[in-house]
Amino acid sequence: MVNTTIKTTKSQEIFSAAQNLMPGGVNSPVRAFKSVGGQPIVFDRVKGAYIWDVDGNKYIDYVGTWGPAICGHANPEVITALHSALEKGTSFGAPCALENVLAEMVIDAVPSIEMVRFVNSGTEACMAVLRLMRAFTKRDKIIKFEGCYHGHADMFLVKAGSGVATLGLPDSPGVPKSVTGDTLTAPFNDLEAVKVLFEENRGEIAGVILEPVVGNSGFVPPDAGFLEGLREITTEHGALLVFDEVMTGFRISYGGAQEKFGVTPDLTTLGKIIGGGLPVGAYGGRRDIMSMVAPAGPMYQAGTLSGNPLAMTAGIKTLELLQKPGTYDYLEKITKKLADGLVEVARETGHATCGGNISGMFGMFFTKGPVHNYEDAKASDTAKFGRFHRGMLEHGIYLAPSQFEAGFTSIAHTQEDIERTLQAAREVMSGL
Ligand code: KE4
Repeated sequence: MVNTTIKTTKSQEIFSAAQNLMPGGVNSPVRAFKSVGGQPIVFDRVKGAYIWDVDGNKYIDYVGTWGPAICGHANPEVITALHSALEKGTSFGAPCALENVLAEMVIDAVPSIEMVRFVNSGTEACMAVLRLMRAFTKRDKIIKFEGCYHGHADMFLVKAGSGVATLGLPDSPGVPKSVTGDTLTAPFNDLEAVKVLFEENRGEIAGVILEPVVGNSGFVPPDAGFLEGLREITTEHGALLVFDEVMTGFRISYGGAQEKFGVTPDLTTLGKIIGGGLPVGAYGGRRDIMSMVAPAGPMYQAGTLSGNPLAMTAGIKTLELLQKPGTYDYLEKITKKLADGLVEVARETGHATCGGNISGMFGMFFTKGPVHNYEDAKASDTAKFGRFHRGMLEHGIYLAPSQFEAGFTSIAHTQEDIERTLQAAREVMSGL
């Protein structure tokens, strides 16, 4: 089914052609709208809080290229900085001072990070941090949580969230059991299940990796005491605690979830915002652990474009903008109004709904809730979410095209944008 009320002729033409060129017509599965129906719109340009598609339709954007656009798309200060960086070249494949600048900003901001390595995506960061966990502890097993997504590396494709959940894939063909055999899973927010895994695998677990606030099962915050409990359990068993803050880093506070909740992991992964829209990922943490990474130590990891001056420039300027006083208070204010408003409008129009936000990250489910984990999220009315998504698109509001994703605002979103979004939601939900 294609979007009916808005003209999407060009989008349809381009997307149809794309399907003969690239699997599913996309370069990342969640973009294909598989779980919400309808055809994706093809973007032409973005600016601030807005998107324009190739047919000229304008939308208020709550995906923000999956988190990086926290300062608004094509932020003029970021663009200007990139223009001057471009004059000096795009990639050196050698040390450059800009890497020091961004490294110092990340180290200053993120409590757990004493030393950092830049890579080119969140997937790379998570792959590397897993190898480092195993190298440091000399143990092979890891614990991840159902519905959490840590990129598409083999060892994480076990009950993963995001696009894997969106497409309802049991896991993925091509991933040998020999690789996932050491990946143990537990329900998010279930400390007892984690304790049992540690008891059953005494001395064999390298560590626990999680999204401290889950964005890849939809928006699922940690229950009180959950993060603190994981810190205790891992320390007790000589295992490492790893926060995958690819999504939450610099999003829910300048120091991420670990600053917000006051729980310091041993290692952290980052991505998205630290690249300001260009490809950057990072992993970092305790100096004694990071010193194992080649060439300082024996654990190998490398990358041609890692730390390239163009991506470093976009990241540096983005973090500078986020340091402005009041940034996160503003994100909290407008996003709380949005998230609470969506739940209120849904309930007023007769739909069981729950949801919420932490700073500029939000989500909602069509279920009474509360949603504590992936099972709860899967039990929500995902078909209704699909109809809601399409209706909002036709009203000029671009939400993440999956129930198993979070939403994102930016400092470019205005009160008027939020009010317009809530008005659209009221109209759509009245007809759901
Ligand atoms: P990338 O390899 O996509 O840069 O990062 C992987 C990753 C790792 N960890 C977390 C917590 C993540 O959210 C992600 C990627 N997020 C998804 C959206 N939920 C990226 C969007 C996509 O897959 O197209």
